[in-house]
Amino acid sequence: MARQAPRTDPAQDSPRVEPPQHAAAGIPALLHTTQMATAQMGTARAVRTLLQLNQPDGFDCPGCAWPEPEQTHTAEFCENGAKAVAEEATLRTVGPEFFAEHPVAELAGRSGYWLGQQGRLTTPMLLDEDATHYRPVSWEQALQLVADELKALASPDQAAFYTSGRTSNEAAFVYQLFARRLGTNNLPDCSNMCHESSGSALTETLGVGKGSVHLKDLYQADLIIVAGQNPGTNHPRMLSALERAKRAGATIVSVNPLPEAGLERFKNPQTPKGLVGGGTKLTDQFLQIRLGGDLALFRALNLLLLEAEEKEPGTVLDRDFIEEHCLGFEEFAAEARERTSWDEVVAATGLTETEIRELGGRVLASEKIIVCWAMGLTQHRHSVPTIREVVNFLLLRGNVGRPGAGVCPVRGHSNVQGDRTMGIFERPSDAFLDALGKEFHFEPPRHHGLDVVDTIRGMRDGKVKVFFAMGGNFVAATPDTEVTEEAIRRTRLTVHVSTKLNRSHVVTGARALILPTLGRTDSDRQATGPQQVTVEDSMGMVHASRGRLKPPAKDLMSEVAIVCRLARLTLGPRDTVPWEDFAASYATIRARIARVIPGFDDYNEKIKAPGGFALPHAPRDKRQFPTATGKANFTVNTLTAPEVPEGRLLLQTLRSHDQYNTTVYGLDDRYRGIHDGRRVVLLHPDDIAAHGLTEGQYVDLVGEWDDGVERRAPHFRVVGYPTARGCAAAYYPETNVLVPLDSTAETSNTPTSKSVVVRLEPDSGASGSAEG
Ligand SMILES: Nc1nc2c(c(=O)[nH]1)N[C@H]1C(S)=C(S)[C@@H](COP(=O)(O)OP(=O)(O)OC[C@H]3O[C@@H](n4cnc5c(=O)[nH]c(N)nc54)[C@H](O)[C@@H]3O)O[C@H]1N2
Ligand SMILES: Nc1nc2c(c(=O)[nH]1)N[C@H]1C(S)=C(S)[C@@H](COP(=O)(O)OP(=O)(O)OC[C@H]3O[C@@H](n4cnc5c(=O)[nH]c(N)nc54)[C@H](O)[C@@H]3O)O[C@H]1N2
Ligand SMILES: [Mo]
Repeated sequence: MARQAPRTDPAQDSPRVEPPQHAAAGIPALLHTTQMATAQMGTARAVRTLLQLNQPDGFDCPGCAWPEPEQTHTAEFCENGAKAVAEEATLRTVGPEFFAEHPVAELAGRSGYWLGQQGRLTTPMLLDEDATHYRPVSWEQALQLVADELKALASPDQAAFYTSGRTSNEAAFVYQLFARRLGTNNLPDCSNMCHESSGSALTETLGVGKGSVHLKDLYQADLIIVAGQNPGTNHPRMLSALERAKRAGATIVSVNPLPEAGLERFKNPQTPKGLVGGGTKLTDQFLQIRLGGDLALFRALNLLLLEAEEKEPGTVLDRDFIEEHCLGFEEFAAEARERTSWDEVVAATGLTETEIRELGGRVLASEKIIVCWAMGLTQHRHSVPTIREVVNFLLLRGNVGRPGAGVCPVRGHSNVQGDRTMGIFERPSDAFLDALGKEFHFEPPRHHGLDVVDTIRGMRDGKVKVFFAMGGNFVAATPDTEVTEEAIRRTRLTVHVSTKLNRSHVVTGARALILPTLGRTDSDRQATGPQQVTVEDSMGMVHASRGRLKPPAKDLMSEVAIVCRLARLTLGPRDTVPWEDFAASYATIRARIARVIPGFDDYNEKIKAPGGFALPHAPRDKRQFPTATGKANFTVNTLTAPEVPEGRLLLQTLRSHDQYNTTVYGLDDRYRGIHDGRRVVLLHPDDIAAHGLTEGQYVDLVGEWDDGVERRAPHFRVVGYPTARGCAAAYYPETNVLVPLDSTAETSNTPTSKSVVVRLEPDSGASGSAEG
């Protein structure tokens, strides 16, 4: 059996390649920002908008979840934040005329880049069964149609309600409440593909599935390890924090198969030195690890710590902390001592023992340690054990729950963490459901719902018939593109609440609706006046966000309003939830959140403070660990790493500098030296030679996995790149066709997007339709 990815626009197929860069930001970043912003918005709107970004009275940057520093510069924005804003605040629009002109079949042949560039959605659009074009419908008709479909289901579990992480706390809360009033916990979200492995590992070991540090901890740390993360592109404001940490004396170690420019050197565009000088060198030690080698690395570090303690008892481990707060130390220590072979570690990591011992020395010299990570750690089969081993590493020296130390999973979407706090989760705790049920006088469903992968399986098997998405681009973001698209096509109805056009609008169920909505930058006026929303950043700070721009169309509804109207139509006039009040005033939603979710007391008051408020975090605040055992748990993790058969490579699917997940802003990946195209595969020059290839040649990436299905992504230009040996890299979503639906992380069920076994074959020359 063979599956093949659709091709991109031929115009995007001829990338230009230059040597990679060694520093991030600086003047080119400012120039790039200005160009993109003015192209989308015009000069006046661009300046006005960017000045409100991340200001106390402005809107929260829709870019990433990195927190705002307490003292905001006049222009606390970064290149990629500005691009995210420009993408949303664009003056271009797609209205009914556009859909009349372009049949869905034609749009399905366009690249994701092209679709996104068309502009903001303005009107509810319906694709009737067997119709060739979307046609405009009224809000009333659109929402009634969804309500009728939902009411006609044999069981509420035949519907799934997806969330992408830009949705505000208020919208997320009413959305999950609606799903649960209906009777289902089918609330898959982008987190299932993102930091689910972090959540699983941290909940089990520390009792809270979130990071345990604040920004000020970074400034106090002695050692910051950044593993599996590319902040220069994906969290650019983190570079200012690392620069400040560095100035305060921190050592920074980066663990990555790629030498990412942003971690090497940072030219802070906010300082004169950053603009004209050489910038700040950030990384003190770069460990060029093989994909999936991190469990072995942290295991080896743990062994080194245990050995050092044996040599000089009482000087290395934090015995008091371990005794008072932890469980499972002996079992963990036995596993580490008895089952860590250096040969295995070296093979798994691709590092030398000397390099690892050098890092071990830095660890011993550091009182306060923080480990930051992102997708490089979370999207492997053994991601949960890897992150548990990171926790073991930190627990050994008491690096949790004191200043300057802790775990720092760096979240992606700007409110993905808040959405989870609000109950967007297919496996909610009983405590949460109890509180929700009590507040709104109903019995919430207790059986677990479907996550992303299981939702796809459910649609494929005909069990899920209505797919509703609050934002995101489900078909492009999820694995096994062909399987997913086929699964979506089997549903009765797909509904997307969206700001911009994307592939999920053109690969649809029997009927499809596009419901255009307000974005973060738009002013949101409801019956009681202008509304603000709230979001939670990666460090558990909650703050308000208020858009000021004139929305792109007159009758756009907010996400909150859409959910509340739909809920009323579906659940009837006598429902126990005051949906109209919620839609009229978001403060009334916050008042209820305050009564249901711990940490939100006086919610409406607390968000008046500039910068907002911090949610409680027991391990950080009190060294209390609300795990199943009531203690911080050491864990025993079997040392393992991805197996790559002879003649094959391990492929990671990652982001370019000019994209936001499936939204492609442009065709350059400036820091890596790739221009005017995205179909590249980065390979170590020795691997190029070993595979009998030449640089510049075009190849197909052919995925190999246990199920024997051959998955093919055609036509990628071979680029020689300083990646780790045996480890290839190519951009997502073009490569999602290669990620098998059933290849997921243990426990978290996250697709293994960072370890795909591939072989390379000469370009098949196949052509097809588009994604890219
Ligand atoms: N501009 C921009 N900002 C974004 C996004 C975006 O697309 N564009 N996406 C947002 C979202 S949702 C998220 S989740 C984050 C993602 O932020 P990142 O996790 O930084 O995103 P990726 O591009 O997937 O990069 C993964 C990094 O991990 C490295 N890596 C891969 N595999 C391994 C491994 O096995 N071990 C180690 N040690 N390193 C590895 C890669 O070389 C790369 O540097 O960014 C958020 N911010
Ligand atoms: N192979 C591979 N696959 C991956 C990953 C990977 O590294 N490799 N990363 C995974 C990760 S970490 C994530 S988080 C997912 C991302 O998955 P998603 O969150 O589903 O994808 P996005 O591309 O962020 O969604 C973009 C769309 O959201 C809509 N949108 C933007 N802003 C708003 C808003 O304010 N409201 C509403 N209603 N809609 C809005 C727009 O229509 C836009 O087209 O992808 C995952 N997939
Ligand atoms: Mo993400």
